[in-house]
Amino acid sequence: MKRYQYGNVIATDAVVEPVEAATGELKEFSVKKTEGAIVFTYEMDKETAVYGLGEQVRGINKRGWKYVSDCADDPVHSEEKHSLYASHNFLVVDGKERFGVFFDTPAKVVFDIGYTKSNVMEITTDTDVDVYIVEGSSLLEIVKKFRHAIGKSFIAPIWAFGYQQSRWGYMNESDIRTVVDRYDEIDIPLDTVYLDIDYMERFKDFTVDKERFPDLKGLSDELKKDNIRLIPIIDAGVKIEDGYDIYEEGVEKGYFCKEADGENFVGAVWPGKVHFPDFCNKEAREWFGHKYKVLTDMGMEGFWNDMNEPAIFYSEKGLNEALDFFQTIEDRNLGVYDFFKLGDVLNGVKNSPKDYSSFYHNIDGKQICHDKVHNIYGYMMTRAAGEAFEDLRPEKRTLMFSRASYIGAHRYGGVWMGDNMSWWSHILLHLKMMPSLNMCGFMYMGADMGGFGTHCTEDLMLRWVALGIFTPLMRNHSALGTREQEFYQFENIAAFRNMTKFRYRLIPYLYSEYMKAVLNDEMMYIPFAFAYPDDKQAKHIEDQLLVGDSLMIAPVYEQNATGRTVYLPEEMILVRLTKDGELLTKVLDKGYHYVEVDIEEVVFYIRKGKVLPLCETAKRVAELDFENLAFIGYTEGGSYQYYMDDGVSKDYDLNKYVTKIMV
Ligand code: MIG
Repeated sequence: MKRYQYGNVIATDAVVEPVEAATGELKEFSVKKTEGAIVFTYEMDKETAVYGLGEQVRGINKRGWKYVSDCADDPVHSEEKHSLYASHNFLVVDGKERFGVFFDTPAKVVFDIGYTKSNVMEITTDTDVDVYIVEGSSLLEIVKKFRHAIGKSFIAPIWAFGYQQSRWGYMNESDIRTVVDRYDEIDIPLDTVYLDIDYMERFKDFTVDKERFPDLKGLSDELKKDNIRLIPIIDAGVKIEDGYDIYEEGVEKGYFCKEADGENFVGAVWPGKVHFPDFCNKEAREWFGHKYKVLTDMGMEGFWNDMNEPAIFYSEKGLNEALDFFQTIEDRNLGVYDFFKLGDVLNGVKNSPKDYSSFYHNIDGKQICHDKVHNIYGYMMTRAAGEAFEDLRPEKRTLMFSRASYIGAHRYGGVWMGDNMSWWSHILLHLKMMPSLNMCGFMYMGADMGGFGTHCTEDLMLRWVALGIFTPLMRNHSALGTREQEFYQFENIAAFRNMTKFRYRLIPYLYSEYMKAVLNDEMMYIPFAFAYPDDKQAKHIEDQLLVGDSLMIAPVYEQNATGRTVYLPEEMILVRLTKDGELLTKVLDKGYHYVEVDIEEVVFYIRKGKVLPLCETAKRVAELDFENLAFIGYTEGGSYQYYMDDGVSKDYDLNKYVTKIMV
């Protein structure tokens, strides 16, 4: 890997392998420095594909759009968007040359990949940047080298591969108990239930509302006896409230972000007015991270970090400016343009760039404007937690995943894909993001299954579950006010039961492939273009993926479809999980096939010569028997490299825990 230095970038700590600055010229790009910007240009030929960017909109091949790394709290993930919650500035170029490139800066970066001019890729940063070039003979090798340089990915506990239920709207202990009881009643396995913001007292981090949850520790202990874990949310903003210890300590120690004049910056989020912890300040990070102890002491073993772009509903200043504007409207006889301006002014108050450029961090004693480090704020919040867990729970893995992230955060936690919608197109977006995230180091991840916003239908959920059973984070989550979408809210409970039970049978394989991929710095979700680079037809297929070494998935993601066309780059065995839980197999030749997939079924494929280990299903991950495996696929003379450790301690080791099983 080579590093080309443009100015003195603010360290992100994304790359952990020391790389001396290269002396020569960057040959992959032509570089133009203008007043206040550096522009990197690359000419693409017709065949060039560009992969990467982790959590972003559109395809696996990123060509043909403009993507902006500028962590954004935007719940409408539609095609015309440029930014989602994360900034993952790594690309893999596959054209006349093959190389990886990482633009390392905590500030905004614009990736125009054939948007303005179809054959030109132009990357623009307004600030200093380190550009890393990764060489390699194949796309997979490039990713592996990059992954090695950014350090080992976060490792989730094995129970985090169980089915997880969440909803913004579980208001109290009784709501949580209902979830557990209902899943038990309908005999669907479950491993965790999430606590969204309503468990807190007035949305204050590291507090518990005593009326809604009179004995959270008791509840957690009781559920844990049944191997159910509670996973509380933590928000970035700290409520301004006299007597609230975190607020008072933060003020006293100077751990909050400040305005230019030294006053603590005030924004408003769920708790009302808040200060934002300065996660870019090492001491503040250590301080905030150790606050998770309040909850780990109650037995919590996992967390999700939210609102850490950071999301700001409004700032005092921004709101006042908007209110001033409304004062200027003298009568109600608004012109059309004024009417639209009214909307713009109001909308502009939320997550405003003006606010992001009006507060400051203390980085090693230097005052740095937030907009210069915006993209690592969520990363540093996750790092705060991850580093503290080393101290608070040194022996055990702690589940952690975040909404906002930057490369580097992958060492401390996973990600979920934020506020998606109950849209069919979002099944496909979920599928496409997974390999892109893997390229950038994020291995434990998933989208809100069934969709977060808008109303979910039974058929959408069934098709989504048929994909979700193959993803590390299999979490059903939805927004307040939307149609309830726990599996017991639907009619066809038997189909959900069948699929979820099958998920538990897959856990030995999913976990083994996940661990091998993490420990070898490899991808677990592999696009066809990476696995079959010489197959011209395979290259363009983006609605099928390899999952680990043995499996290929091709989910149905269109409403009312009763099947789909599948392309097989090699002979494979089709496996059909019927609605009765049977597994039917059939060898299919290389080429195109139309495959019927009933709404109650799951169909997937085993690659030529490979096998799939399956265990018996169980109610909880802790009850699975990982020793007694059945194998399907190309079993004759087949073998499987099986990784299995205790799943919860930090004693992971390929040499110790991989066994080659002869089938
Ligand atoms: O402004 O905590 O993405 O998962 O349920 C919304 C409430 C705040 C956004 C998260 C979502 C969560 C919700 N949060």
